[in-house]
Amino acid sequence: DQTKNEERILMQRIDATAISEEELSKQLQRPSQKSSDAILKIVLPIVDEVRKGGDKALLSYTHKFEKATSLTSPVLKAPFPKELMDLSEETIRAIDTSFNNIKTFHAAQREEKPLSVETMPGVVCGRFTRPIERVGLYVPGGTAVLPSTALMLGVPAMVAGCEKIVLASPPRADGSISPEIVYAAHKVGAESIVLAGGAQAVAAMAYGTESVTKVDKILGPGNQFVTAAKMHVSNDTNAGVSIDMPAGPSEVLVIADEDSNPAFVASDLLSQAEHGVDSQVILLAVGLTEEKLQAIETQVHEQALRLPRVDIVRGCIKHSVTVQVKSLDDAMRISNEYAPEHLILQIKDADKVVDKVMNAGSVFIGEWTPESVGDYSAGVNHSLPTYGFAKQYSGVNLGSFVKHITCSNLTSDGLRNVGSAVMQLAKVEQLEAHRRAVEIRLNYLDMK
Ligand code: HSO
Ligand code: ZN
Repeated sequence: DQTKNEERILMQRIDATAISEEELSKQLQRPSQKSSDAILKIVLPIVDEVRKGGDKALLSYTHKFEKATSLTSPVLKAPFPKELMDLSEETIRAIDTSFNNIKTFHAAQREEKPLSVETMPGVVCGRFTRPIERVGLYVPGGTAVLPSTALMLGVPAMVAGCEKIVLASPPRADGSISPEIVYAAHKVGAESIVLAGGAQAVAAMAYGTESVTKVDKILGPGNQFVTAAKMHVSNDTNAGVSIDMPAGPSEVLVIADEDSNPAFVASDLLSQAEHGVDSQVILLAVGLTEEKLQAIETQVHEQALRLPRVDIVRGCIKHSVTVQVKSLDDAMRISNEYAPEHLILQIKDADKVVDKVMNAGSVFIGEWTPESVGDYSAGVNHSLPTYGFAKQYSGVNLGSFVKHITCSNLTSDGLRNVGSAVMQLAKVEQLEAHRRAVEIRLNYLDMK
């Protein structure tokens, strides 16, 4: 309606120079998440039922939550029928281009050769890499189809050499899965697609069912139910499954200075804002004139009105802010404290500022690098730490799909060299068998 269209889509302004640091960090708090207790109360019975009831329980949840009542099997096994991948030439080309770039970038993350270091004469320590055998990749459904997420998780799994790649995604109400996702699954060599979403899909992959392959690690973004289920199964030692990272709503922080193009800045803020009403977008305005600030605000409003997802944008912008700061150093301090999932630098000599980035999931450098290139096709991964977890987590990368195994190999001289340290520490810890395992060998060498 008319009045709704006229309501200005405007981010709240905060003048960081006028308030204390504590006040600012309060203002920059992420929109709060439902308490994990409330979520767990819903998730735990679902996980339990799928663990005990297998396919039957899984299917009944899919019938209930996805309304896909015609579905009779929860799994689609490879090779996937051609007719399920019926796509336009342009879409195939776009997926192929993105696939190739993601593959190239992640293949470059392979360690050249196994590590081998002589820490003392005759004491050689090594490290080699092995793929995680079976991985479960969760591709969310919801308000958008996300074949790009299937690529971001599947391509590194393929490059790492994971033997079994299982993809899970909620089916549509008619029981089908989007052809883009099936094609992405086919390209990465997935062994199966689990037609389920939510906590029930996570449980099925964590414990396995009659037809769902049990996996060793579950990766991928999801809503609070998916996240809670992932955290729960990774805590269950009987499940024997790990996860990539905790996940929250998507977010972006843009740092812009007088050099920036208002239309570009607005377009980046909006591409994150359209993800969901719980997304958060932040603009750090470095010494911007009132004129420039208003130009950006006008662009946000006008571009937003032309978006099909304008209602989602409105919801997001309500809890998003523009922070005015004096200097780039102030901006970097605030950004590092916020630890954004995506950091966009629309500033002069942006590439020189990257050195100052301490916490961020992924950085987009300069005016020709919108976040959306990284979301889809540049080659970097878009599965990134949100909610401030960029302080301690990396985004999904080749390393997410491998284990590092260490080895040591000593000569008799090596054991002579390091043996006394071992025996002394074993004595301190009063672990006599440890001490003797060295002594028995040294005695043997002395006898020769
Ligand atoms: N920006 C999202 C990823 C995505 N964007 C998927 C479009 N499709 C979270 O990094
Ligand atoms: Zn995105």
